[in-house]
Amino acid sequence: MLPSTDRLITQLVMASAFVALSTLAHARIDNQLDSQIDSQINSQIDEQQNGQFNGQLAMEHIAQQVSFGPRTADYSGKQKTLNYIQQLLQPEADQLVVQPFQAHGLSGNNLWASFYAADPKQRSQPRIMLAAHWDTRPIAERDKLPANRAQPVTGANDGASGVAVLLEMARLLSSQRAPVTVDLVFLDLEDMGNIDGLPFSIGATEFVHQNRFYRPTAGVLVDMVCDRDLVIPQERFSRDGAADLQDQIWQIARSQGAEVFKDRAGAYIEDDHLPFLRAGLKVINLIHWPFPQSWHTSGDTIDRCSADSLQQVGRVISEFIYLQREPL
Ligand code: 1BN
Ligand code: ZN
Repeated sequence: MLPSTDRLITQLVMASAFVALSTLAHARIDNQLDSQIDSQINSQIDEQQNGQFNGQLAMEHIAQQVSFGPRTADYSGKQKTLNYIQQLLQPEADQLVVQPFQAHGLSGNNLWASFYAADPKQRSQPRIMLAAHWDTRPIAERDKLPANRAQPVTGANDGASGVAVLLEMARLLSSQRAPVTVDLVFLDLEDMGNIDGLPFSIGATEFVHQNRFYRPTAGVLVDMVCDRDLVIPQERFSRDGAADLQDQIWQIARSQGAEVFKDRAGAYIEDDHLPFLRAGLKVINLIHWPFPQSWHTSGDTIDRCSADSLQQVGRVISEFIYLQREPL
């Protein structure tokens, strides 16, 4: 038998060892709970992020297009890019149509992918068109080095960035149906203007002619939207033809703090939205203005692009699509 003081000490030691052990056990359980909660929160964040336009994923679409080479008639990059867009969208879209055309002695292909509204009764109206040109300019006529001027541009910004926004939007549209039908339209031969007397927007003009009965409620053209110093003022043809739509987009941009959108008038820019506006359709252009230094030069490369710029543009457009509360 231990003397009573010793017994008391032993009891105390055992009691504190028990407390220490059970605290440890609790700490382990707490840690387990913490990491379970952490991983739940993380997967919730992932889910929320998955449902959100991701600028980094859009950057990867730019990298892919650029890796195919110039998207002009004389290069294999053109067919590769057409295949790339088709292969990505074929399994996801409710309808995918390639529309070949001949114009001004050139051959081109417009691509049209539809993602139907959640409610089948709303399948044909209202509907929103998102458009971008997928070709690139065959000459870098503004390059400071004369030797580069006859070479095609890489078109990371002028060509690939708009396509990238549409392709990342396709990911959202296929993971969650929108309240309205969304048409993604990839336009060819935008950038042949002033080469051998050719106009700009050859593919867009053909698209409007070939699809006279296609009357989207609203359209947004994205062109040159990846620059790290992106600035998008309110393009003026868009203002003249579709002020309400432009206001809605800028309102969303303001509410999101998307600072690439500027609350001021830009220039009149003859881009692929013009054939649509001339046909009486409400289509606005989101375009970098003044054009960046890299425009139509050998410097239009992916290192000048930013995931954040793409994400700001993409999130404004996706809110416009998904939060259609009032009739357009
Ligand atoms: C946009 C990108 N554009 C060409 N590359 C359209 C344009 C047309 C821009 C004329 C300036 C003048
Ligand atoms: Zn161009």
